Amino acid sequence: MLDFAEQPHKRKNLLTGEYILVSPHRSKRPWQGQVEDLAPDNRPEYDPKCYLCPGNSRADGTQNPPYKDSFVFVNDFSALLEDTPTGQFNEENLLVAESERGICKVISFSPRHDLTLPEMEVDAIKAVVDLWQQEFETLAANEWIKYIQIFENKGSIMGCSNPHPHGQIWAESSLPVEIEKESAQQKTYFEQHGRTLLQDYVALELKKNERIIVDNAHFVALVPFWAAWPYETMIVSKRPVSTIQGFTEEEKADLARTLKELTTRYDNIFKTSFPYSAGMHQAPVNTGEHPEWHWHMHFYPPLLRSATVKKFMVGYEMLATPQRDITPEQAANTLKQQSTIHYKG
Ligand code: H2U
Ligand code: ZN
Repeated sequence: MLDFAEQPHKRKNLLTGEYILVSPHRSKRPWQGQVEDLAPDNRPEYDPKCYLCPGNSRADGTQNPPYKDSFVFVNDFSALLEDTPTGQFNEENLLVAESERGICKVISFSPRHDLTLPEMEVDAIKAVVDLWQQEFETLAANEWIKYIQIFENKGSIMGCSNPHPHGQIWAESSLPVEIEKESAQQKTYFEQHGRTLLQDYVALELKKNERIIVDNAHFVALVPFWAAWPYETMIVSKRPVSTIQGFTEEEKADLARTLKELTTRYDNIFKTSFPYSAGMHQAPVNTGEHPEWHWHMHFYPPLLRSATVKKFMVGYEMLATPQRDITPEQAANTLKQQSTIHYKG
């Protein structure tokens, strides 16, 4: 009989329909806890050269207000533009292209240059969640916008350009690739079962309790059965809500608590500010009802063995399929063992 803790196998990602490869025999024991002597992070509370700090100037010459919680502005180097003309290009069905319109925004999470999400108070994180919800509503009021991607790149290893805590929002006129995949998978499931895919998946994960990291009144954080990155996790709402717009005050407060606990556990693994790309996946907007869509948030952190040794998604992963050594269950155990008090105190 196949032993999933010991022998190579494939696991199916229910949200994309794609498979990942798990090779547990390559690292039977998770190699955890190495703490390196990195240069201490001595960021000041205010950096006069930071384009996100209150009162400072940005690339386009505008000055940030003296904001107190979080602050949002249109990205001065937006990847998508609102006034791009509509157009299509097709040559013999071999060269195919079409225009894409969008609005890109940057959100500073805090006026404090020296903090990160896990180091912020729950109330301050709640203010970020409130702003995400407001921005979602404002952007969705544009009928031509079909999808709103809210995300955060954290750490220079993830291409983040500034340590000041911040995230981004890209709203656009068509559905991005990952959303197309997850839409199709969730729709098929909903049509067959009359319940959302993640509703049933989370119920089963709660029953098994092998990969659950955080479990509170309104959210769970877990290592998905099909996680590809070493410490990949997902936050899922317990109620099948299709977008952030549907969250109540209580749910938003619980989301803030969940974010704080999960990111604190991350930082504690290697006693470092844990880098990641994280973001919400939610229903498309201005495209009718989407009862099949279940709001969730993915965390894709690259670290594997220490504050500097990352997992490389190269070779086989680029050419064939994502592969991992430590199992999702081992990663979940490591995360569960961490304190919920930040190592910096
Ligand atoms: P990242 O650190 O995740 O790259 O996000 C920072 C964004 O901030 C980046 O997309 C924008 C960059 O275009 N930016 C401004 O909008 N104004 C500035 O003055 C500098 C950077
Ligand atoms: Zn700053």
